[in-house]
Amino acid sequence: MSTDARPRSGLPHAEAAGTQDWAGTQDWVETQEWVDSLRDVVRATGAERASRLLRALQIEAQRHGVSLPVTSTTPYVNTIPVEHQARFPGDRDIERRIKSIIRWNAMAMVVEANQKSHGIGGHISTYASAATLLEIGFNHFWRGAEHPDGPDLIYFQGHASPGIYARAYLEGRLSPKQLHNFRREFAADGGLASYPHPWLMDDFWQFPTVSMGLAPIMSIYQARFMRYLEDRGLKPRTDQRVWCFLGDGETDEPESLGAISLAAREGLDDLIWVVNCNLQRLDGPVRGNGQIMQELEAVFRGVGWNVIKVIWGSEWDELLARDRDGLLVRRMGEVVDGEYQKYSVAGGAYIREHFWGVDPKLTQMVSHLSDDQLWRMRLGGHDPAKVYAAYRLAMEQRGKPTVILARTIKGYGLGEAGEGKNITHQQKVLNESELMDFRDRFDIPLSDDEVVGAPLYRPAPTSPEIRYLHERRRALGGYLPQRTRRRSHLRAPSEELFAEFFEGSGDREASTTMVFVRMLASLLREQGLGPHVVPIIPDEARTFGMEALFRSHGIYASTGQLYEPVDAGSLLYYKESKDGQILEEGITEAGSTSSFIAAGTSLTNYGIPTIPFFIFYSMFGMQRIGDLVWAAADSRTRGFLVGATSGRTTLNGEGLQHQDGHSHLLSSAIPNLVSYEPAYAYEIAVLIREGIRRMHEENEDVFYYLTVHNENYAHPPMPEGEDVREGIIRGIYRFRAAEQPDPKPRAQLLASGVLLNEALRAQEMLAADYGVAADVWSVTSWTEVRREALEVERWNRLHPGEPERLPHIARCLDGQPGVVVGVSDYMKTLPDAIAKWVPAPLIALGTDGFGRSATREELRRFFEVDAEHIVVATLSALARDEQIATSVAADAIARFGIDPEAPNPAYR
Ligand SMILES: Cc1ncc(C[n+]2csc(CCOP(=O)(O)OP(=O)(O)O)c2C)c(N)n1
Ligand SMILES: [Mg+2]
Repeated sequence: MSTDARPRSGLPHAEAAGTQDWAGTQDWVETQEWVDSLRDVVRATGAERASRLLRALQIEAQRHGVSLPVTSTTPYVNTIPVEHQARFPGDRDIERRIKSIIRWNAMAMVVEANQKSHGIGGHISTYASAATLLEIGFNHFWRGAEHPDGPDLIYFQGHASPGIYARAYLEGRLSPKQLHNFRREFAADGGLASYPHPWLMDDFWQFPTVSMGLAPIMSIYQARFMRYLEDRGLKPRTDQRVWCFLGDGETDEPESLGAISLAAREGLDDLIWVVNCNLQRLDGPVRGNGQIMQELEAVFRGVGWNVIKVIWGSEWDELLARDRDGLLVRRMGEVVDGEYQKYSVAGGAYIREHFWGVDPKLTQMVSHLSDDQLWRMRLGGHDPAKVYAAYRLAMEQRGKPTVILARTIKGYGLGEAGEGKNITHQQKVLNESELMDFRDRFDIPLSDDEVVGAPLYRPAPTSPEIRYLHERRRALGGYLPQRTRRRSHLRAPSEELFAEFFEGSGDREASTTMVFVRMLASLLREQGLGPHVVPIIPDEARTFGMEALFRSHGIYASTGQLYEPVDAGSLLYYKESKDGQILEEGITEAGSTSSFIAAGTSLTNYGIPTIPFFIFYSMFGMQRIGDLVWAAADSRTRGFLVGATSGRTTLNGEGLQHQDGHSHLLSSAIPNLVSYEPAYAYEIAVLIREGIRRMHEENEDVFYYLTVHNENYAHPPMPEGEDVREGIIRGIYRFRAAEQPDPKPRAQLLASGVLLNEALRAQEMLAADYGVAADVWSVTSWTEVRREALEVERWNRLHPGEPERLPHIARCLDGQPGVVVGVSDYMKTLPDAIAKWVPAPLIALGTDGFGRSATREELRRFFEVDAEHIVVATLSALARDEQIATSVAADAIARFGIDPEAPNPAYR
C-alpha cells in the first residue's frame, strides 16, 4: 500500500472514529463531548433511541445547510457486534471434520480429473473459499423437500460445484464412480457435469448458475414469483426461502445488481444473498485499489437491503474490544483489497510490519502474538460462529432482503499451491508435497503413500461424521440440491375454446398480435387452465393491445393499489391488485425473462404448474436476453415466448433498431426451443394447443417461441384436411394450390408469416399475367422443418441397409413440379436451411441487412420480398431453367420498376 495512505500516529480518537477533521484542541474537546453523549444515550436508552436522535440531528443539520457525510457505508468491521452474536448451536469439532473431508474430496476430484485428462478443467479454489459459507447452510438452515414449509431454493455458485458434489458423495447420494468421472459425462457408469445444469442432471441440479450474473437476477424474480403464487392463492404462504451465492467478481455483471432495487421495493425478505468476498476473480483482485465489500455495502444499503458484513473471525474480537480509540477500525478501513490479498499470501511477519507496523499503538496491540498467530487470525467467512450468526440474523430480518458480504480467502487451505494467489482460480493439479500439506492442514486420515493419488475419502456410515451429517439433513427435511420431476395435471384447452379462430375472420382484419391476445384472454377465462396462465409483459401491453387485460385480470402488486389511477373512471383502467394475474415488469426484458423462468419451472420447484406467456418486442428478445433464454432452456422451463411486432418489413416506421429479421436464427440455436412464425389465426390456435399439450400432457421439457405481427389483414378459415393440422405443427403445408389444371410452367412458393400474403398476391400475378401455375405453401416454421429433416437424414445415415425415409418437406414437395421460391421476413438463411431437401434449387428471398423507417410497401420493395420480387424470382428461375424466355423475366423487372443495378440491401 502507498505510504501516503497511512494515518499519522497518535491520532485523537474522535478522528480515528471517523467523526470530523481534527483542527485544534478546542475542536477535539467539543467532538469528544458529543461522542461521549452519544455513548451515554446508547448505554442508557439503547441503540434505537440513539438512531432516532441522529435522525433528528440530521434534519436539523439539513435545515442549516450543513453538508452531511455520506452514510451508505459503515466501518470496516462486522455488522453484528460480538455481544449480539447468536450462539452457534452445532458441534464445532464434528462440523469441522465434515467440512475438511468435503474440502479434500472436492479438491481430489478435480485433481484426479486433470491427472487423467490434462486440461479437462474444474475449480478448487472457489469452493475452498466458500466451504464454511455452504456448510453452515447445509447443517443449520436450508430445508429440504420433505420440510413442511417446502424446500429452500438455493442458487449455488457454479464454480463451487465440486464441493456440492463432494457433500452429496458423503451423503451417499453420489457414487465414487460418479466422482471419479467428474467432467466425463459420457463415462459408461455415469459422470458428473462440470457445473449446475438441470438439463444434464435433472434429479440433482435445480438452477443453472454458471453464466455469471444470471443466478442473482433469477433468484430475485424467483423470490418475487413465490410471493406472487402465495398472493394469488396458488401456493400456501410458508417460510420457504430463496438463497443465492455470488462471487464478488460476479457482481460486475450488470444483471447481478441490475434488479436489486426490485427486491428491496417488494420487501422480499425471503431472499438471502451471500456474496463470497474473496477479493479475487479469475485474473486477479476484484478491486485491488479499493474495497469491494464497502462498495457493495453502499450499493445494497442505497437501495434498501439489509447488509450484514462478516469480515473478521472470532480471533479479532478481543483486539477490537481493546480498540477503545478506534485506531484498529480505522486501519482496517484504509487498507485496499490488493494489500489485504497480499496479507493472505505473505505471512505473519509481513502483516506485522505492513498492517500493524504503521502505528506504535497498533504494533503494541499485537505484541503478544507470534507471527504465526497473526497469520492465522481467521477472516469472518471462514469462522462458523460468525457465519452462523449472520445467517441467523438474515433469517430474522423482516421486510427487506438481506445480503451477507462474507470475507474469505480464495483457495483457502491450498497453501503454496495457490491460497490467495492470483493463479488460484485456475489451479487444477497439486503435487505430492502440496497434497500432504493439504492433508495435514485439514487432518485427513490418509497416509503419505495414500495421499499421492489424491484418493477420495469417505468415513464409514457409522462414523460420527456421517451420522451427524445425516441427522442434520433429516432434521431439516432432506437433501439438497435435489430436483424433483413431477407430472403436470394441466390439459390442453378444448378445440371449442378457439373455435372462432378456426373459422376465420371473414372480412374483418386483424393482426396476429391481436389474434394472439384474444386467445390469451380466452385461455385466462378457461376454468381449469385460466388461473395457471401467467402473462408477463415488459411495459409494452398497450403496444400489443393488451390493456383490456389490466382491468379484467389485474396487474400483480404485492401492496395492492395504494392510489387512485388517473384513468380510474375509464373502463380499461390501470388496475393493480394483490391478486392480480399479470406480471407487468416494466422495462426489463432480463427481469421478465427471469419471471418467465420462475413461472415455467414452478412445477418442479413448487409442485404448481403454470403456463407463462412472456410477450415482448421481438427485437428486444433473443438478441437482448439470449443467455437468459439459454438458461431457461437448461432449466427445463416450459412456456411461451411471444415476439411481437416482429418482421423486418412488417414492423413499419420503427427502423434499424426495432425491426427484427433474425430472432428466428437465434432461437433456432436453442435445442428445446420450438419456434414458429405463423401467418393466420387458426395456425396460432393449433400451435398454442399443441404447445400446452406437449408441455403438460406429454410433460416434455420444451418451450415455444412464436412471432406475431402488427399488420392487419383478414384471416381465412382453416383449410380442410387432417394433414393441415399436422403440417402446421411440422412447419409446412400447402395453403393454396394453383387453380390451373396442370399447365406448364409451374412454381412452388414457400412463405412464412405475413409474407404468405405477398406469396398469394404473387400467385395471382403469375397466373393472370404470365401463365405460371404456382402452389403456395405456408411455412409456419423453417426451423422445425429443418430439424425434422435432419432427424430423418441422420436415421438414414445410420441405417444404410434400410429403405430410405423421406422427411416431411420432401414428402410435401415430392412430385410438385417447377421452380421453388422461399420467402420470409427474416434472413435468407431460414429458407436456405431447408433447401437441400427441396427437389429443385431453392431461391431464397429474405431481409438480410439493417431495417429502415419506411412504409411496409417501401420496405418490402427495398428488401426484395414483395409480391413483385417473388414474381421476378419465379420468372427468373424459370428462364434459367429454360421454361420461359429470358425476356419475360427481364420485362417483368422493367415493368415493376425494379432497378437491377441497385445495391444489395443486405449491406446498405
Ligand atoms: C458470464 C460469464 N463470464 C465469464 C465467466 C468465466 N469465469 C468463471 S469464474 C470467473 C471468476 C469468478 O470470480 P468471482 O465471481 O469472484 O468468484 P470466485 O471464484 O472468486 O468465488 C470467470 C471470469 C463465466 N463463467 N460467466
Ligand atoms: Mg471472488
